[in-house]
Amino acid sequence: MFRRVSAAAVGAVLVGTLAACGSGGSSDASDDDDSITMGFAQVGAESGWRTANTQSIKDTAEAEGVTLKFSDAQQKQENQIKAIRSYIQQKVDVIAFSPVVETGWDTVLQEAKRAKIPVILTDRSVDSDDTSLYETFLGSDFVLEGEKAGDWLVENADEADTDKDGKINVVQLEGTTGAAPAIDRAEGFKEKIGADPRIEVVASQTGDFTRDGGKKVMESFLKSQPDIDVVYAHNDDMGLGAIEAIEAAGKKPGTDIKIITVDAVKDGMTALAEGKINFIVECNPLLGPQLMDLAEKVVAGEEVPERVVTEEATFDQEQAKAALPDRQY
Ligand code: GYE
Repeated sequence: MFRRVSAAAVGAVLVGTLAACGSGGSSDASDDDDSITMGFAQVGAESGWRTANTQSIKDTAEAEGVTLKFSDAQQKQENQIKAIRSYIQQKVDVIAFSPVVETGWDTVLQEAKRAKIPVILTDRSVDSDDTSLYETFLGSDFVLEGEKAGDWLVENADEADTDKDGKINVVQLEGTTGAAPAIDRAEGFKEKIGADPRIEVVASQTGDFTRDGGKKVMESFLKSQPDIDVVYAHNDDMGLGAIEAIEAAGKKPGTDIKIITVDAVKDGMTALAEGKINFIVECNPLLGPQLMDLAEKVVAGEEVPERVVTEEATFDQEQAKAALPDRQY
C-alpha cells in the first residue's frame, strides 16, 4: 500500500523554497486574483507538536499570501469530514488535512475529486487503495520513527534493565487509536525490539496523544504492573504525563524507569536535558513551508512527488542540552 512504501524506496524528497508560480491564475476557482484559498482541516490541539504545526501552517500562509480557512476537529473524524465538505461548498482552490485516523475517508475525498478540488495530505496519511483521491502526502515516516526508538532500546538494553533481573518490561503509551502515527510507531518499535528476547511490551494502551491521557494511563500501569523498566510513549506529551505519574508514585523518571518518546518539542527536550527522559525521536511539525509550496504547484497544475518525507534526527540527553537553545518549537 502507498502509505507503507518506505522512505528509502521513495527517497527523501525535499521541496525547496517557494517556487515562483501561480502567475497564471487560470485554475483559481474562487477568486479573480492570483492568490490561493486553502481549506485546512486540522486534527485538534492535542499536543505541543500540534500547536507548533498549526502555527507553522498559519504563519507560512500569511507570509505567502495564501488565504487560509482553518478548522480544528478536536480529534474527531466527523468534525473533519464536516470541515472538508464545507471547504468543497466554498469552492476553495485546494484542501489540505491531517486525517485524525487512517480509514473512512473515501466518500468525502470522492466528493472533493468530483468538485475538482485537489487534496493534499499532511502529517498523517489515509489508508485507501485509491491514491487518485489525493495529490501528495507530506509528512514523516512514522514506522522509521518507531524503529529508531526500538533500536535505541536494543542498544541500551543493559542499562534499561534497572533492577537487573534479566527482563526489560516495557509499557507503551499509544497515540490516538486508529491514527497513522500510533499504528506505525508501534509497528516499527515492535519490529526492532524483537532483536533482544529480554525486551517485552507488557502493557499497551492509548493516551490519545495528550499529557492528561498519558498521566492517567501511566497511573493505572503503575498499579497493575509490578516491574516496569521502560515507558515508550508515542509522543512527548504522553511521556510528560507519565513523568508526573511516576514522580507521584515516588519513583525517579529517567533513572528508575527509562523513558523513550517521539516528537522533540521544547518541553520534551527540556525533560530530556534534565534527565527525566532518556531518548527522543524527532518528528518535525514545521510543515508549513513545504505544504504551501506543494499547494501552489498543485493549483498551478504542476507535477508534485506523490510522497514528500520530512527529514528528522534523534536526541539523547547530551544532544538535547546542545540543541535546546536553538530549538524553534
Ligand atoms: O507526534 C503527536 C500529535 O501526527 C505526527 O500527532 C503527529 C502526532 C504527533 O498529537 O504529538
